[in-house]
Amino acid sequence: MDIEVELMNRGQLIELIIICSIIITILSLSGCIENGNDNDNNDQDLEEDWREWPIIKSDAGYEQSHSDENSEEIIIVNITEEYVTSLTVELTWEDEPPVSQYYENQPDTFKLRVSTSWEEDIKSNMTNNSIGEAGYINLTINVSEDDIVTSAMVGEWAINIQCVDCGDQERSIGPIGFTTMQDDSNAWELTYYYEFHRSN
Ligand SMILES: [Ca+2]
Ligand SMILES: [Ca+2]
Repeated sequence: MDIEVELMNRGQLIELIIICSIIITILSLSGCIENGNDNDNNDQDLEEDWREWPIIKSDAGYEQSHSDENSEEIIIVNITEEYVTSLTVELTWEDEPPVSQYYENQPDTFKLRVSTSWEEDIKSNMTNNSIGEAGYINLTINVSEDDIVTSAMVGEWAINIQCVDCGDQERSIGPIGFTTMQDDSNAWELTYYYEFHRSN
């Protein structure tokens, strides 16, 4: 009689162990799925967070130089910040004053080209000053969200300043036409800055 009871208890014990194993397995799988969901949510939160960070303006860079007609100069900007949303480049120049009251200095023409860190060339229009006034070019490059997420804007950017043409100084001599004095260069000033998201 005692032997039969013992065998029955062993059978029940094995059955209980199997049931417990199944329950533990189910609970473990459930925990893994929940943890996975938490990780996904954390990644999503992190990805969304940078859009809500405040936008900071970098210190402005400044260069000045003098270019000959039909020449170009390159300024390298090294961006180390992540989450950069835009780079702005501004070029200004003033043509030389006329050599005398009888002359008029014809406009000078400049152009900007920016090569991004992901090797895309972005160009301004060719722009000339009005006679007797300063010339000005503003070129702003906005970074797409895809490039922000992959930090494509980290690296070297090249700003290319092109002095395309320098209009000569002209003096009207009535119906005969013009006499000219050559204008073959011009001075310029360049400022640039970029904007980026930074966490608090
Ligand atoms: Ca000129
Ligand atoms: Ca000039």
